[in-house]
Amino acid sequence: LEEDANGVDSASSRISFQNESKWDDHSSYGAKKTQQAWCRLSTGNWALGKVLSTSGSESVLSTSEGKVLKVSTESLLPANPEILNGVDDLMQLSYLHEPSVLYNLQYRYDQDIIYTKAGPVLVAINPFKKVRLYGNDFIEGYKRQKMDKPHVYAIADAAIREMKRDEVNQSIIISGESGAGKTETAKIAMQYLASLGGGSGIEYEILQTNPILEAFGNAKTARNNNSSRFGKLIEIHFGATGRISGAAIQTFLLEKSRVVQCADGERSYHIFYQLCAGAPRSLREKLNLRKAEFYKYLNQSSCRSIAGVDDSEMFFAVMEAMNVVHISKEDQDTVFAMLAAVLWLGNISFKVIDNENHITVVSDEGAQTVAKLLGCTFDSLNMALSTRKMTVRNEKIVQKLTLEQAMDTRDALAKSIYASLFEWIVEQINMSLGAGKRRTGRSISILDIYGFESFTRNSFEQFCINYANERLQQHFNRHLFKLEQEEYIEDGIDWAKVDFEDNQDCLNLFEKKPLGLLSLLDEESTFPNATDLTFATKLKQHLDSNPCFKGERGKAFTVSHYAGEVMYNTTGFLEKNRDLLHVDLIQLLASCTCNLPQIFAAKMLVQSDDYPSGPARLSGADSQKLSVTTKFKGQLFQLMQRLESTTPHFIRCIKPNSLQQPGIYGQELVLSQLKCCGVLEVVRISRSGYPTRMTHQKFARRYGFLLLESVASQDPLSVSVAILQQFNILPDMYQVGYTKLFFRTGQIGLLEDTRNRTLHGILRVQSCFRGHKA
Ligand code: AOV
Ligand code: MG
Repeated sequence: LEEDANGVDSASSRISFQNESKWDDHSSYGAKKTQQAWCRLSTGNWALGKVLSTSGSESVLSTSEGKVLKVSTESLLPANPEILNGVDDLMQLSYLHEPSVLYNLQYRYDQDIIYTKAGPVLVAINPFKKVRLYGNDFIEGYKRQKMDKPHVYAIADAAIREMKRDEVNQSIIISGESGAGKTETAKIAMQYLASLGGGSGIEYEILQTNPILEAFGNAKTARNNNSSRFGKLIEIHFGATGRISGAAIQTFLLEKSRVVQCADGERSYHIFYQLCAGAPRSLREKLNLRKAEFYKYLNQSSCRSIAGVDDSEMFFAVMEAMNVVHISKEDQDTVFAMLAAVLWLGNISFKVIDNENHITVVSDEGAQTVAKLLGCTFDSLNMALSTRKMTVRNEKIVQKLTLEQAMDTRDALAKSIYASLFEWIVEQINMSLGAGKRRTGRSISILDIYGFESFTRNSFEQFCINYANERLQQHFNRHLFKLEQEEYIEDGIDWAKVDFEDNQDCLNLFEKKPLGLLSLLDEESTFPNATDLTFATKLKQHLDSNPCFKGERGKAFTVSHYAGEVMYNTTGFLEKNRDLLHVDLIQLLASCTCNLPQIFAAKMLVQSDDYPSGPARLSGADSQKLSVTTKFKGQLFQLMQRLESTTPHFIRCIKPNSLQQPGIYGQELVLSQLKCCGVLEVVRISRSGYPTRMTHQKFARRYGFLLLESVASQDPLSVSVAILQQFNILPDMYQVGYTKLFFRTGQIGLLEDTRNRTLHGILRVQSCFRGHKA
């Protein structure tokens, strides 16, 4: 008889959560006296207790903290036996419901075991402190397969093995809320892959891309001191010998608005503070650098430092990393000049010159320094920021800008220089990593994209981020569902009964043409007189019948995402979606003597020529290019196509508290993430199938002794069938496969219960017997 946790392993029913009928899985269990059960406290947390008495609909429970509670019997959920405390895989739990899953994860978390499997998915709970789980000893342990506990290393190792075995590209897809640990997890996975080596230091180069991209693409937000404000896919290439041959990085939609504005308590991109704090004296002089608080773009938030982070030290790390990826000293200096130009742009001031609020740029230190850093004259800078050339009825005219228009233009220039700089750096890194080379081998990609975001106020950025997460979620669903199906088919099971629901409705709401959120946004973005309010009104007109959409008052609408409802405010949507840079500014950049602005301008012109026609084109008067969302959608489609051709490995990161503190485990917060990030979805999908499976042998061995009558044939299948019959398990509750038995959720519970009672009976008899002997 197997009594170890492993023995129970195959008797697992997968997680079943209680959004529907709470007892449907455990109806055979009931709330019995002296049994351990979970009950929900008024705080929303779950407490474990012993059932003292049950009378009809009411039960009395004594909790582990010594309280006695009267609760409704219906609200009680059965607790797992202690032997199952802290199992490696949630699938091993006999009773699967909210409290048992939460408790299991917490039990492990309290011991710094932050990784747990949920079937095929790795769950990682952010420890917010150094945990002793990493480094060479661990890497070696997993490589030699001496270690087998759930770990990012184990996932990376599986990816390598499957890549070699199946000759299929692999992907490691990391998701979770802001601050949940995606970027750290991605780095840990990269560390493992890099340990395979490549020669000529390529693995070191790959690791050194992280400090650079984090400096330029991460910032302190309210949720995370090191929040990624861009999405990233890094594809690591392997040669025929299984060693790393190169890598390629693709980035997605950097949050540009942060360069010119950020909320109080947040910061702009790290690199600005690092430059101000860490630039050596010669560079400071060349760039006319001041302290961070001197710059308007940085001092609008009162936060300029991060606890425990030395910006000047980080600056040296970034410079060192740039050396490693072969960005020349000269180029580095130009990069820093561009950063300084952006900072000084924010300090440019305007003087009103007439009573129509038209302005001119003040020729002070700010404007002079910008002109010097970019390599243009003050006059051309002034022209570009204070006027706009337009063609009206085939006639070229020059329009003077008002103060507001000029400030917007200045900010637009700052944002586009920064975004172009970011793109340029990624290109340089890719050249160094050999991204462009033709490949014959295989690859492992790691995806670290911004997680689902829901704030009190949600804008265009959240709209894009959450749309991306909807797409990823569909990939996740589809894939895990497919896995299920494959196992059924392999074992000859009729899987057509499996009912699968996905988030297609919500994706349709976004993508349908011509009446979807993205199409309507693009359409409205092309109307010169459209406003954020007319956009909101249009959405309500066309989409109000869609079940995933709800019109709200004024400039707002709500979307029912797979992870919950989010209310968006349309303020700024049109402008951010158009993201137009006036030709005057592109021409200014093109005329600069400094090489980077020239490169940026050339690229912008190519981009606007790239799409000479087509419905997605925005017909602005002066610049023509794809809208931000159309481009983003295209990128996501490509990404999905790429991921489809790989074998995915999913890691779901969980944030245990919002304080970024170690040792605090918020049940409700964890639970909402388990639901949002789809761990519950996997479960829901499995519930509709036959989630519990056990080989004929194991089933016969485990329950055979319960048979009241002996079976003619002793082969495992016959014994199994006899057990099923004796316990009257209904035919549509199970299927017999070639090698395994498949059960609907909860069916095994009854057998387990009988087995346990019988075993206890045997033990009692035995101890009685021993007592007599004595
Ligand atoms: P994110 O990538 O998921 O957020 P991060 O990976 O930046 O979150 O993690 C946030 C912080 O949590 C890190 O800066 C670390 O301090 C800590 N942390 C995460 N994982 C670990 C770990 N395994 N060990 C120790 N500390 C960890 V966002 O980028 O905001 O969605 O857009
Ligand atoms: Mg991140």
